Amino acid sequence: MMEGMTDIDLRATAAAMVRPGTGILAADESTGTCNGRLEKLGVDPTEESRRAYRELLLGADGLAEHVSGVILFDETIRQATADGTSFPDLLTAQGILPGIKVDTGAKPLAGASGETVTEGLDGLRERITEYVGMGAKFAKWRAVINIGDGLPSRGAIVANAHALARYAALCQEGGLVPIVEPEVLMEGDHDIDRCREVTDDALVEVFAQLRLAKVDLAAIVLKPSMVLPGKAGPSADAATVAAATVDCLKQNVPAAVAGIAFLSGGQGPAAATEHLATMVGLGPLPWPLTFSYGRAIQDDVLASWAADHDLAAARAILLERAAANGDASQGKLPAAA
Ligand code: 5MM
Repeated sequence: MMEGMTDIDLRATAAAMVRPGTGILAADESTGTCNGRLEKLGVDPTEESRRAYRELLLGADGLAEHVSGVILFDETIRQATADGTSFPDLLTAQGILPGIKVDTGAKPLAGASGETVTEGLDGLRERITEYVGMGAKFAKWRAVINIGDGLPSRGAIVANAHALARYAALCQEGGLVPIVEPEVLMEGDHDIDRCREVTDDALVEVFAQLRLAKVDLAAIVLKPSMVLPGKAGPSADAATVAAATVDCLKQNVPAAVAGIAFLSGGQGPAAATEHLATMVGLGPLPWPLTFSYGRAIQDDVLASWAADHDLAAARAILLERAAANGDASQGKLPAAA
């Protein structure tokens, strides 16, 4: 535990990350991903365009109403507004918690064809100290589980859960709340039942490893994927997705966990919002449910900005998406949905 930082502080931060009516904006695209999205929309993929786009997001007046925290990438946490305010300071001044992605990406897992293990443990203790000094309050690490022929292997599930737990323990030692993100990908033609089985297996192993690593569950936020059919699989309606996801979480996630903030995983914005509201409607549940969406919040914002660089119009979409998901986290669907 970092000097001066207590378990109580970390638990309070975790609770603040999932405070009612708010969720987390995932804006931690690594340079390659961010460039790909900019280029696709005809924007030059330069450091300055990545900075300007992030300023659009982080400087939107009123963002704090429905966004408790923003996950940043290493480049972004070191950047500043055009008039020189560092991005962590900009967020903190608005009452939004700055967070940082600390994994270095999913890399091929040796001996396991088609599977990955997320890397970034080497030097992590020192990087955490640096990020805390820059104002970060929480961190994120994403493990990726692929469904396919004979996949995932038990080895991939264990390797990824083990890394997540070592990351989480290091974060808590260094004074950051870890977001623990085991993502079961939507790629494939599997049905919702297969996704449920794999999500069960992944969560069982994640919580076993967190326990071995002595991680304080009241000072983590879990960021799972929803239980969904594969993109090329048989479709499932919102009620089915919500029931399967909530049942899976009830079976596998201890009540001590501070909160659950879902990733969107390639669902469209409307589906991600509807699924969240429908799940919350199945409560009361042992933990708050909310969002930690990237694409489901940002896609329309980026498309709007790329089209005409109209900052006000793009920010209006961002605030509308944040409000809709903030409402969904309280069980309310937008009128139009
Ligand atoms: C924002 O995207 C994150 C991954 O970025 P890289 O692949 O560039 O490292 C990703 O981890 C994201 O935080 C989560 O998957 C949630 O985003 P989505 O778009 O799935 O809601």
